[in-house]
Amino acid sequence: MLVVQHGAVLQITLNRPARLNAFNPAMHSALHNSLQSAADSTAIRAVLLTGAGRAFCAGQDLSERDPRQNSPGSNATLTHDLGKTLETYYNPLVRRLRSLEKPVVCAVNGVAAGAGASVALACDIVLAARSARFIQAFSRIGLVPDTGGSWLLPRLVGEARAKGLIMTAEPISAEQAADWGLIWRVFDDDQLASEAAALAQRLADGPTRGLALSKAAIQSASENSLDQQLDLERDLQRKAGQTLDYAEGVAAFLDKRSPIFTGQ
Ligand code: T3D
Repeated sequence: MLVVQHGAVLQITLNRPARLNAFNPAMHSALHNSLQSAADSTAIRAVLLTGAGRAFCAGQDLSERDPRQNSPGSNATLTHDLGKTLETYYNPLVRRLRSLEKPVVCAVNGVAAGAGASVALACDIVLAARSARFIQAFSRIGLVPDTGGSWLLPRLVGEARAKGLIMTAEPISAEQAADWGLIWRVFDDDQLASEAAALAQRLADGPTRGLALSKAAIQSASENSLDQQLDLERDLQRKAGQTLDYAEGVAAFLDKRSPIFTGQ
């Protein structure tokens, strides 16, 4: 894992390129620790997640699930409790991304498969390189979508497309993903890194308390009735209205100048 702080942006790069950045326990731990330090630091106001090499992430490292390495007479793959690995690693990761009170930009630099696709979609704003592909690879190996994929996909693209993607495991291009509303924008491959860095910087320079409250509002919307959501907006707007960034935003508007937000 490569972790670099550029100003107020923490850039996290999944870095197991020979395995297409597939997850193993060490990468899970490093990612968990990096996101935790982003959560704890007031100096970090946005996170940028991307991958090294030609992939974003190919999901679980399947070499750690190799049934051919079982001792004679046993089948460790069949007895391995995948529910436990979800509970230990993948579910906390999704919860961490969704509850982080800072914007998380994901730059999908190449293929995103299985839990790798789910992790990308769990981020707040997803950009992709034109050559990237999204693959719900789970059914190719007899699994179900995880890491929040079965919850996010139908909400993002509707049940028909979600079932098609999940049951066929057909790859879709970045352009298709953007057309379907799965992701925000597509950039030419050689532009992705600079565009993603610029967006993360722009968000980090923004009213990040307000952005975090907006994130909370949007994430609650699909579960709430309109009445509940109106109540939530009232509560969140009350908090936003008490930030220094709100006072600065209004003052800057009235002064006809650009605001200087501090995330307070
Ligand atoms: O187990 C649990 O804890 C439950 C949780 C599950 C979550 C999941 O994510 S399940 C889904 C796991 N992921 C997959 O099934 C995807 C497997 N990979 C692929 O289908 C393909 O690699 C891709 C479609 C992503 C890319 O295809 P391609 O042709 O561009 O590349 P490649 O040649 O298949 O892969 C390049 C190398 O990366 C290759 O190694 P090699 O031959 O050069 O030494 C390949 O084995 C390795 N690699 C790719 N994905 C994985 C991987 N190694 C381990 N695990 C992988 N997931």
